Amino acid sequence: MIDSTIEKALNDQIEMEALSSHFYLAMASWSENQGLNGTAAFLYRHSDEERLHMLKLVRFVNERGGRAVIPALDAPQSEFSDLPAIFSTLLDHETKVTASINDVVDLCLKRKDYTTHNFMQWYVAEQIEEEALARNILDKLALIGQDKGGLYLFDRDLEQLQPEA
Ligand code: OFO
Repeated sequence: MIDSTIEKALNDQIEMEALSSHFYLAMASWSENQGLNGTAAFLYRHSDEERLHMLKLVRFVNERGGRAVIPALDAPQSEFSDLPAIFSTLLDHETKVTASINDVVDLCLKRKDYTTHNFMQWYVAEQIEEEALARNILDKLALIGQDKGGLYLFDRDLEQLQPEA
């Protein structure tokens, strides 16, 4: 049976992952409306991946004898000034997700829950990839600046880019 403080921390993490999915869905929809179809495709995939991150936690909590709670979510930001604004919002959010995962890991050690600690290592590794990817995209956007041809190629490349699963 799962410790109730760990159960609570995992339910908070379920909400974080649900929020990520929700945020990236709104960003994808904005991009699609701007005609940035490659960026939209990337962000739709990213949103789907975040839903899977949430689901993995839901299943784990229930399998351990806890009770996963599906959270209510506020409407995400739906207006953005440009692509750098989107990806810096995304990076800020991922930094918060990383901090929250680290808190869960820390709690697992304090409560001697090595099973959940082991399970959370997948999320720890995932966050390294997610933050690196967002930084890499922001670097590319900074290089492109106002160059419309560069933006066209960036959008086309993002169509193929896979967010980490
Ligand atoms: Fe779930 O990795 Fe981003 O938030």
